[in-house]
Amino acid sequence: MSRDASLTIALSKGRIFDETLPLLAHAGIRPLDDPATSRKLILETNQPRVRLLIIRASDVPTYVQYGAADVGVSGKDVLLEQGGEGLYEPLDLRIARCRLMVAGRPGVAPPSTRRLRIATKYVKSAARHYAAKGEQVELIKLYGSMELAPLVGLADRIVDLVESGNTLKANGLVPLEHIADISSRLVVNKAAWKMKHDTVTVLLDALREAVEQRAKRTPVAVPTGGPGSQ
Ligand code: PRT
Ligand code: MG
Repeated sequence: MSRDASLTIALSKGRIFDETLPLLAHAGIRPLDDPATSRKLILETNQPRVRLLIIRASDVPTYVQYGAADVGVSGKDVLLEQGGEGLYEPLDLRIARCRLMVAGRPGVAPPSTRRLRIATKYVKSAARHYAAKGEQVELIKLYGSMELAPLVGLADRIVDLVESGNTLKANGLVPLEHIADISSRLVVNKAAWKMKHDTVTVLLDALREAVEQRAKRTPVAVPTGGPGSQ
């Protein structure tokens, strides 16, 4: 794969790593360690000039923007939140798919004496969504377990990712509004795009081919969890 330069690829553990692995294999790249069992943060691969960085999902765009990684795989949710400046987003890998949604308790009317309170990790995306609707809301930043907030009176609604809808259901919540379809994107540092163009293009073409081949094999998976799906 590597033709003219070394390549550093930033990935997060878990679903993105697991779903990117077969795509990288199509490009002839196989890590020598498994991040699920190894504590290494830099994984060498079968290709001496290609290495993987294992970092937090929300840190991937930062590593790529600053050129600490040449390319990375990042959820669109993270890119929407961070603005995706300083990087290109040339390919939708169509993995780790879900939806960004507003959810809440069923049948609970919005408060009449104060602004609607929205708890979320996705403050910017939520702000854009309500601004577009012309609704003034109070946003409460959380870092996880958003589903708890409406159950204990911290917020009226949450903005969170929904895949199967099981987490909402288990907590007595329902999806109310769709904000965006989410999948993971290949992101490329702007300087690497120029300086390592051949290497990046070879990887990009192989990944694109892998994504297209998989789409032909598997029928379009429509993420569930939208309004009316429960
Ligand atoms: O966990 P950490 O704080 O390190 O980072 P992270 O949570 O951002 O990473 P990770 O690995 O959990 O998610 C990485 C990326 O996967 C996200 O940025 C999304 O782009 C994508 N993705 C796809 C998801 C989901 N589907 C998903 N269902 N990320 C999170 N979830 C969570 C969701 O937040 C909710 O708590 O799963 C729960 C809902 O799932 P269902 O199936 O019950 O609806
Ligand atoms: Mg997580």
